[in-house]
Order: sequence, then structure tokens, then C-alpha cells
Amino acid sequence: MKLYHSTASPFVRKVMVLAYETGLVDRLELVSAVVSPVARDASVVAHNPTGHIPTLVLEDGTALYDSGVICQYLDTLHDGPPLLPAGPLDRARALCLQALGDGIMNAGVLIRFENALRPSELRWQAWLDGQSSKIQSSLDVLESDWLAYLEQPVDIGAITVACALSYIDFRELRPGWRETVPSLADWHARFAQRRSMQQTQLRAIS
Ligand code: 99T
Repeated sequence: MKLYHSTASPFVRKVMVLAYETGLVDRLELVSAVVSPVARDASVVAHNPTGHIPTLVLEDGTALYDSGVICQYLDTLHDGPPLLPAGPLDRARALCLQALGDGIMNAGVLIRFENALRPSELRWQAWLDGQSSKIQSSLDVLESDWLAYLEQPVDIGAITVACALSYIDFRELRPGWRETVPSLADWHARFAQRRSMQQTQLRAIS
């Protein structure tokens, strides 16, 4: 299977962490992609019209996206404990936590693109502040409502949140976030020690 990949993407990292956790990583052939809404990567668009990564292309040419769909598919290919729970409510809770982590990543990527791509005279501070506020309100709810859940065995929700928190650091989206949510920061520091996280550190594309 070919995974269109970038070391700077938290969504790709989510897939990679799941692949390490489930022992599937050797089945992925990584294909480097450099994506941007203003310079689309034709090699990705050929498989995924949104031009987003991650995009997974199976051996028969079937393309799968987005990160949540890819993770659901990969989770059917191993015999270990499922990272998407089977029970209806457990599954919905895990997917809800994934949505919270994805929400942080989506807001973060919008801030990143605004700062890195948009001409400075066209930047809109209120819009940037709104995205940053989404990140903080999500962090606050993780701290108040999800800590006990995060301490349970790893699942897709925890993986997504861990990748989202690391992306906040990587793109310096909210300096000082740890002081506002100290218990969440402690959980993240411990989760970041997992081999799956150590093997998939975010890195700028050179
Ligand atoms: O917007 C574009 O054209 C290209 N952007 C992407 O491909 C980003 C890369 S993160 N991926 C997504 O937004 C995927 C979202 C999707 N819902 C999913 O897979 O879950 C790049 C981050 C960075 O460079 O800092």
C-alpha cells in the first residue's frame, strides 16, 4: 500500500502512529508529497481530488482518504487489540475524541497556512484569533472531561489527540498551552514516549 506522506502533517502522523501501534508499518510504502492549497501536488490529486494527505492507495489502485477512513481500514488488517473499539458506544466515544483532536489539527493547519502562505497585507487577525480560540476551548475540554479516558489503553482517540498536541508545539500555535492544561500536558509527555510517537516525530520538509 502506498501512503502519500509528509513529515510535517499531523494527519499523516496519526496514520503512521496507528501503523506502528498495530505492526502494519512495514506494509506501507511512503510516497513524499508537498501539499498546499495554492500549489497542489498533482501526484496526490490524481488519487484524491481534495489534494489532501494522507491518501492511501491500495494494491488494486483503490484510493482511501481521509485520515480517519485510512485508520479505520488499517485497523481491520491486524490481529491485535482494535484501536477502534467494536461496541457502539465505545466506538462513538473514540470517534468523538478523534473528532476533537482533528478539530485542533484543522484549526492549527488553517493558522499555519494563514501565516505561511497568505500575503501579510491580506491577513485577518480576528480570523486567526478565532482559530486559536478553537484550539484553547478544545484543550480545556480535554483537561476537564477526557483525562480518565486518555489514561485507558491506547485507541484512535488518544492517538489523534497526541498528534494534535504535538502539532501545536511543532507550529508554535499556542505558546504556553501546557500551563493552561497541566494534567493534559503530563499525559502528553508520557504518551510521547511511546515508540510509535518517537518513530514519527514531526519534521519540517527540507
Ligand atoms: O489543503 C491542502 O490543499 C493540503 N493540505 C493537506 O493535505 C493537509 C496536510 S497537513 N492535510 C489535511 O488537511 C487532511 C485533513 C483530512 N480531514 C484528514 O486526512 O483527516 C499540513 C500541515 C503543515 O504543513 O503544517
